[in-house]
Amino acid sequence: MLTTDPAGTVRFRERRRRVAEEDLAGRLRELGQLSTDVRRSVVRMIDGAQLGHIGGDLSVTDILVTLFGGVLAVDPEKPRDPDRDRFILSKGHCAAALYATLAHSGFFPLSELSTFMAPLSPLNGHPNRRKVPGVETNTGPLGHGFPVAVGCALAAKVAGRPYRTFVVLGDGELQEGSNWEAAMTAAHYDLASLTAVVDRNRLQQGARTEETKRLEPLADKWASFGWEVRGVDGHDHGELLSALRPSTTGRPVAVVADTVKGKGVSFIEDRVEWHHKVPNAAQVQAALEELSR
Ligand SMILES: Cc1ncc(C[n+]2csc(CCOP(=O)(O)OP(=O)(O)O)c2C)c(N)n1
Repeated sequence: MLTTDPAGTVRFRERRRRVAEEDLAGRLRELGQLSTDVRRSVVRMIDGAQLGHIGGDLSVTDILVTLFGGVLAVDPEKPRDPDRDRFILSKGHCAAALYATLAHSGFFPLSELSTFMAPLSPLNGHPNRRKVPGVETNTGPLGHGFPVAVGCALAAKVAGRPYRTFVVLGDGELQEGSNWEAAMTAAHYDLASLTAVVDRNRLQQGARTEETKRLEPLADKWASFGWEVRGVDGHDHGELLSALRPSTTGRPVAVVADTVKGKGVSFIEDRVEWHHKVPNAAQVQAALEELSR
């Protein structure tokens, strides 16, 4: 099991204080810088491992950064605090983005990121709760993280605990039927403390979602399942901060976040072949240059 990085924890707390206290421009500057740092780490990790899911990682980065940089009530020094907010990355194949966000938030040392997917590294291709602090449950098989998140939110309600639960889903992932059982269950139990964010990049493995199995009208589907629905630009930290506020209706909240797969690297953006293609050395260089602007 990896352990907390004390210096990283201090940086995390200072950043959280600045995000809470500064004006909107200051907030956006903080979160924007963190997103750039996470994206650069992701590119380096995938280059080191020669494996990974770069398109989905870059797509989900701003959502993860907004959660850990400005929303989740978590403390890297106490990753098992019973009243911590729960976060589950249901699209677990994007582990690299989650690990980078956790490391930049002090849950473990940044130096560990260079071991991504190496033999015996705790940073496996899919997140493991027994190896990585900040990981609530193992994910990777699509459609499994959301039902666990519903369980966490139901447990909070039954036990009268104050924590909130957040889950991030891929849009292709929504083609797994277990998600819709979870959505029905959350609405049935009025789990207002639960927020599901859909990374709506319109691509899945090998094709566009609408060619594979149509999801639209997606917001209407969530609403018809009894959820409060909020649509946002999933790369706009300000919009994400607003959309991640607690439910105002007593119903669970679905945030449909419009995103671009591969966001931030022009030759990867919105291209189906970059689901898990690995950039060559020149492409890594070009990606890091784009991400330093
Ligand atoms: C049950 C299951 N089937 C297949 C896979 C293989 N797989 C990994 S990622 C992926 C596509 C996921 O698409 P999406 O949820 O849209 O993620 P994103 O495009 O954001 O990476 C598939 C089919 C899996 N992980 N789990």
